[in-house]
Amino acid sequence: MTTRTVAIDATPSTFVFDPLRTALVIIDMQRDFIEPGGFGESLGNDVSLLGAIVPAVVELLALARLQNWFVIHTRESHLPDLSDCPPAKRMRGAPDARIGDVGPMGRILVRGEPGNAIVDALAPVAGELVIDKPGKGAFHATPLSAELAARGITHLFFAGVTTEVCVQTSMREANDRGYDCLLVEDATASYFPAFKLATIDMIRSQGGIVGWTAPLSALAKVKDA
Ligand code: TIU
Repeated sequence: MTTRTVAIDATPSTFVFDPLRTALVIIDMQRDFIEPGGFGESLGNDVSLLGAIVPAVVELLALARLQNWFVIHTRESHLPDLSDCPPAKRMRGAPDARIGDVGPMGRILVRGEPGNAIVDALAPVAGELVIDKPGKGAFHATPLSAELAARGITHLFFAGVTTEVCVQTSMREANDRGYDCLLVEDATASYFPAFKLATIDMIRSQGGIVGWTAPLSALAKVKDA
């Protein structure tokens, strides 16, 4: 495999990577979280905060395709019989509708239902990997580790929703597995803006204890290292 090392300005330091060993992981940009009537709203959240990042994620995805980074989309989803949904997850809290209940976009957080789909603007194309995950982390009970290893991937860019739940959990899982990870600051969102800011701060604290962060504008200026 040929090596071309490129760099971007990031915090807490420059992020250097080989595009052929790099993947973009877009976490859970699904109607269930982003549109009214899905899982996110059933938990009592204002989903408009998440829809606001769709244009930035579209731009990031276009950049990844142009740069030939491998692209992975995840979906938080459960089997129709909910056999992969722990009762502790389904029964937590007092939502308007629980996982598996029927809502305006079909059964909440169930694989194959209209609400479980990735939003049209970010639809996967041929050659991109879609990972269905029953947990918050993208590695738990999924083939993601094997898929990354098979391609020799060492560096991961993260985007998607929500910053402090599925994005942060996935990034921490990846960090523990030895990947160098960067969170794209304006291509991620939370229902709680303060949690997004806190997550960005904690990821890059202590010399990058979980990884790096950078704005999308820094990625757009990818340059040879
Ligand atoms: N994808 C993801 O983050 N799942 C969540 O349940 N997030 C919440 O913030 N609830």
